Amino acid sequence: QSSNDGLDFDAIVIGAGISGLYQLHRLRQLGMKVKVFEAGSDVGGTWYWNRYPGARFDSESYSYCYSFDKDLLDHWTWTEHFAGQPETLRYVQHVADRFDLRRDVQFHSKVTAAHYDNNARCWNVFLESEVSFSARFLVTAIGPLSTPTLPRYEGLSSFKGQSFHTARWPKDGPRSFEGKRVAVIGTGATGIQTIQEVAKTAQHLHVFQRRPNWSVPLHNRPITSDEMAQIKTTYPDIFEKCQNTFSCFLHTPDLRNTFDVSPEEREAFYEQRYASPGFGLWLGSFADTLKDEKANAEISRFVAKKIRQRVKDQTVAEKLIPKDHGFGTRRVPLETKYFEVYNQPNVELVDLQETPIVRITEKGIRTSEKELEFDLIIYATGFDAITGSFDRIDIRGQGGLQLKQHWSDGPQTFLGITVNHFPNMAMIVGPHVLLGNLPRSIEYGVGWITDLLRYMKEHELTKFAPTDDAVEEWTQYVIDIGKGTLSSKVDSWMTGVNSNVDGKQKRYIARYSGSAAAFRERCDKVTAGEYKELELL
Ligand code: NA7
Repeated sequence: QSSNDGLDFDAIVIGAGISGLYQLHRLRQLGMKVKVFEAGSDVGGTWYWNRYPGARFDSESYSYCYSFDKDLLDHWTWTEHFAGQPETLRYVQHVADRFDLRRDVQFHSKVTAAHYDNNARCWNVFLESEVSFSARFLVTAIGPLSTPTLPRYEGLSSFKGQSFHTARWPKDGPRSFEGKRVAVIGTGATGIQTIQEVAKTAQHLHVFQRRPNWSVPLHNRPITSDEMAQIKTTYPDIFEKCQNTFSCFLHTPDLRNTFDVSPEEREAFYEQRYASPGFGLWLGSFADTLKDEKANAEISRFVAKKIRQRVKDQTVAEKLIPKDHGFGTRRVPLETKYFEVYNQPNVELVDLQETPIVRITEKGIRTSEKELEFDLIIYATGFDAITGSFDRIDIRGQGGLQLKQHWSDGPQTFLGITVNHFPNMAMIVGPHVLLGNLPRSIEYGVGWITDLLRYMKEHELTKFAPTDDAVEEWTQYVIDIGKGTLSSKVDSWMTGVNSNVDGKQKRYIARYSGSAAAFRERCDKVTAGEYKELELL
């Protein structure tokens, strides 16, 4: 069977994670011949790669899963309010089985290049094996956090023990650390989850911290069978709630501002949120928390107080309290007894601002102070986020224009889904879209792309590309609304900064930071207006 146009496929999707699988399912329903290329050996994306000990959801399991199929929702039982990685991977595998998705996924197939052919109006997609395939449409489902980055220390490969990046933890990698001297470098969301798990069994754990993060309790617990039955009957309400919150999580800011209430009331409110599960304190706090410096200082004061209460050694506590950014202006890691880990005799914090790492040695890590010996070094050093995975594929549009070049001063997109000069290419969770609760953004994005391709099919069209004007307007809009937020003034993966990657030292507006509702409204208008902002041929 070939595609309708003599091409290998109607559409090629890169990546078999949450995005790519759902896109495959939807395009199949249009009767399209689709192939998904996936670098890994199975489906799952983020949940396939991030097998490090302690990896789990920070958003409620039942708000994160796919919402598109009632039978799937009725069938699947979540065992924890915030599921661990093995359970989530099993869930994605279950979805792949249920909808027979694997038969259109080619595994072990890393895409290295994708070139647009102007005459044939198609994409030629090249794999690492140098085999290539043609398709009318290209959909990138490569994830915003999928290219792990290692520090650029001297001697990285000289270490004789085991070492892993958390996002490349082997399937048979260690799960227990008895008798092991372990180093964890990095204290982001991943580092914190790893540290609290490794600390349980390691003979000794050294945590190498460059900058601390504000972290608050996850409050995970098992879901009882009664609770799961209740969740199943209320799924429509859960998803409706997600639709209506700012970034599609179950949590939504209070309508009041920080200083509208008395100090006592404020403290009680913070306490209540601190004691509630998930992103309650971060995303469910006073309305001005992430916009107003004074309001932000107030909540930061509260969380700092909690850290001081939980960590016995006050010198260590001070090191764990961020001084360079306010609460919530970077992604807030959620923790389970993380701060108490530093009260254990087998755990030591190494502050890299005081004693930076000089090099990795055969035996371990040398700081400016001394050499420490390890059996295992864990790099929880994050990702070249958002544009990083695009940069690593040689994507060329019209006239051979390279996407990386086109975006050298920051991404330029229309709706974060399409790019001028890159016809017939659509991105799921590319730059300039709302990230938020990702499966919610993904389902919307996939739906939008599917509607566009259906429209093209119905009208016998073979080319779409956003106009320069549409791209300029959307890009400027995203930049303008991003400028006002406190988080846009802080170095983090959310502002595109990664000290381990050349050319990623300067902050840029990488994400859409408005509300999910406003985003959908804008996108829906384009659909209703029959894609006036796109050139359609
Ligand atoms: P993050 O949040 O980017 O965290 C990476 C951590 O690694 C952070 O603490 C960094 O310190 C640290 N880091 C990075 N490079 C180095 C070097 N060279 N030396 C020392 N320390 C370093 O990544 P995560 O994987 O934790 O989380 C990413 C997202 O995935 C998360 O937000 C969730 O949405 C899921 P820094 O703070 O930059 O000083």
